[in-house]
Amino acid sequence: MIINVIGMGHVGLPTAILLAHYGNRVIGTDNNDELIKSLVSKTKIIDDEFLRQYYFSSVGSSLFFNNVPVTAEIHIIAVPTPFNKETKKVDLNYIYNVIDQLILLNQKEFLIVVESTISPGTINHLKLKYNQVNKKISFAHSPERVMPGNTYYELINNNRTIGADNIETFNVIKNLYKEFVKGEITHTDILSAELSKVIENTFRDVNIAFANEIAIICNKLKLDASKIIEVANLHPRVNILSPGPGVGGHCIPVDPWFLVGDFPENTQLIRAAREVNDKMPEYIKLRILSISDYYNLSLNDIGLYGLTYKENVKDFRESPSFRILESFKSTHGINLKSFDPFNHEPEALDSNFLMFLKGIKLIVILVHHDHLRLNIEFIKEKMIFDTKNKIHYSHVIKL
Ligand code: SAJ
Repeated sequence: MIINVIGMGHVGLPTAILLAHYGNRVIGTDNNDELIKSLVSKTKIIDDEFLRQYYFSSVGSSLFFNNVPVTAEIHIIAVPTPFNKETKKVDLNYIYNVIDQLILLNQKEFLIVVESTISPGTINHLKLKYNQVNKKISFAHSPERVMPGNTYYELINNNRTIGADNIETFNVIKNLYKEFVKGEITHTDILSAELSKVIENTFRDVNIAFANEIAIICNKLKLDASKIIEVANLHPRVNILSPGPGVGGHCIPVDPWFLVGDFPENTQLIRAAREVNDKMPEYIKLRILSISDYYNLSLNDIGLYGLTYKENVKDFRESPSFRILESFKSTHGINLKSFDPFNHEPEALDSNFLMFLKGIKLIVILVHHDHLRLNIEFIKEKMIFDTKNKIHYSHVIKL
């Protein structure tokens, strides 16, 4: 049986590698020609050591790549599902584009497993949209829970939900995933699978917004938010997340909008949480301005550390750091100095970091990469504004 995994991104490529490693004939496809060339020529950098090993041992034997989808019994779709900024509804154009190609490709019946996060009711919409043209497509939804930066471990060990209309379809998909998934594989109806995935990320966004509001209150009371949250979390049924400069990535700041777009009258809290998190970059900017005023610093004396959306992941999508940089540029006409270890070749990293530090008096910590922990000695003499409250030097200015 041929499996076509469509979308060689953070989820699709690891899924294709694992399915191929465990004995399936897999064709990974993506419309990014450069990416496909790098995958075919084995020049694509794969950070995770297990996935890298499995990739090199499978490519050309059970794992192949192509820049367009191919005929197959099963198509796993892992393409982006952004939200429409105006309507806040999920933008399905990438998915439509793929399915349109699959209908032309496949003469026989085929199964589409959507891994991309989609708003509840999407698969039903796709059934209605496509099954009018032919009866050969069946759909299922198998949302992923891969924490970027820990992909292999989480793909293997996380529990998995598969939304399928009947037990036969569920078993076909379960037999595929159980080759590498050690976690529990749960069968639900498709609508439940769609909604449960969206609310997992929405829960996280609301919880982060709560932590961020606590941090703003703590700042007014001159209290350390991380200490207050740590004490509150001593309660056996309290688990408050950590405040920060905002919420980035391609999931947490996106998925909650699906619910706001579909249920505008019933999502006041979810919308408010999104707005709280989206305002954090501006709050950080105002804090930086008040610190620079108080200590009579020029904006040229200030450097931002951390441009990725989270620690130890080379992923800059929706990063709050860029919102802060853009805001300073638009209001003060300045490109603040900034540094992220993922923007530097290893051989130049240390010298570039020291050069960055040399030019500043105040370092604003936005992301706590391991690189920072390993080089903390170099910043202790600087003024420090730690937006994640993780550095406990006495002179550190906290969120
Ligand atoms: N953040 C905070 N405070 C926290 C946790 C995170 O400010 O306590 C910020 C991070 O700095 C980052 C953003 O939120 O900017 C998102 O980071 P994340 O680690 O919460 O989320 P992702 O996007 O890396 O991964 C999430 C995960 N979902 C959940 O944890 C519920 C992952 O399991 C999902 O598979 C992934 O979204 C996805 O692809 O949906």
